[in-house]
Amino acid sequence: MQVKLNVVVGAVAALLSGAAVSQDMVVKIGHVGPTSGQIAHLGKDNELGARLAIEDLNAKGLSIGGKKVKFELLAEDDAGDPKQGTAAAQKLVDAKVNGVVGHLNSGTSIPASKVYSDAGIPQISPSATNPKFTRNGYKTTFRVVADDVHLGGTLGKYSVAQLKGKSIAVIDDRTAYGQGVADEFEKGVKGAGGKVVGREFTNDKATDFTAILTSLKSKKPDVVFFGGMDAVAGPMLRQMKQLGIEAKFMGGDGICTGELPKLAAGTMGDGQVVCAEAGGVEGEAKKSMDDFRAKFKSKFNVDVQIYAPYVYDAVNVLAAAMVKAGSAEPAKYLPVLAKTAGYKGVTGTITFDEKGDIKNGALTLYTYKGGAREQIAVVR
Ligand code: ABU
Repeated sequence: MQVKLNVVVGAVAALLSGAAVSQDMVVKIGHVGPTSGQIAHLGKDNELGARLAIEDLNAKGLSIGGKKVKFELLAEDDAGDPKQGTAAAQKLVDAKVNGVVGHLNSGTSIPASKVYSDAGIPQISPSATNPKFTRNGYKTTFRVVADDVHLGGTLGKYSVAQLKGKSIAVIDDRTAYGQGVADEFEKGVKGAGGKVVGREFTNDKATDFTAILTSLKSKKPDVVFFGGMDAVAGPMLRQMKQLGIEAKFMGGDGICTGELPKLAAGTMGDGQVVCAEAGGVEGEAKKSMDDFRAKFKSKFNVDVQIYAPYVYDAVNVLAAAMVKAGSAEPAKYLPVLAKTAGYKGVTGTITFDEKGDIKNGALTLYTYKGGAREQIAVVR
């Protein structure tokens, strides 16, 4: 008899808890990045940042407009390809996501921004740095990192003022990001009185750079800048070594990853590479970033590559705007999101300007020593 009673009590409890769960409001957050292809390691880094944010939000047990909320992640792979990027964006729109974090690449984020804008769904990129991303007049488009005008321009000046580059060569991968950041770098070099002795290009899938490096070698560059991603920069560094090019090697955030030393297969000299992440924290604020990195490592057993913390903040910025607006409906929380000011994230303070760009964004300059990334300075 007692056994039967326990079964009945258990069944009633299960029903009641089921009823409670079904009353939770589900908020769907889309994430898109290249989780396949040459830079899958970076896409996965971003996606794990989103997963951690969703887990932490659910652990907090937030309410929006008086309703308990369960956040769900809808993760898509765009392989870094513009067409797959817009297809992934449409899939998320059709799934009625409440907001999107992504895409990783400028070449995918820019065309996808129109899809989200047409659907009225807020999109925050944690890593796309081409300035055009936030310059199409879309009210739904936001970014939590500095752009390539800042990034390329600063690196260009640095190559002349700090590295004392006298003959500087520039290569880009012809993507929206690579070509854009290389153009800004070149402007920065010229603005600082430096000389660009050669400009070459490749593509984002190339593996053989012998022809362009041989051509540049004849111009005796002391600095080579590459606008592109680490998957291409690694083999390029290997081939520079094989050809006896001893120049410093610079690049933007696309090469400034934890994976670069492995991709260069031990051919990077200590201090040879200088690159920049399009964000950064210093002083007391650094602790939150360090804590995030440690938590990420202990949870996923991998190190942060570069932009996972920015993804984490972007998801939280969406959630904070929903809580403040008392609604997860895009049309209701979008105006609140646009007014985000002084949000304290693990990557620093986030305030959006009128275009949806981060105000007063930082850059972190890095080099590599003994196969590990080492911070040079945080600059604004
Ligand atoms: N910002 C570097 C990688 C992503 C991109 O802008 O294409």
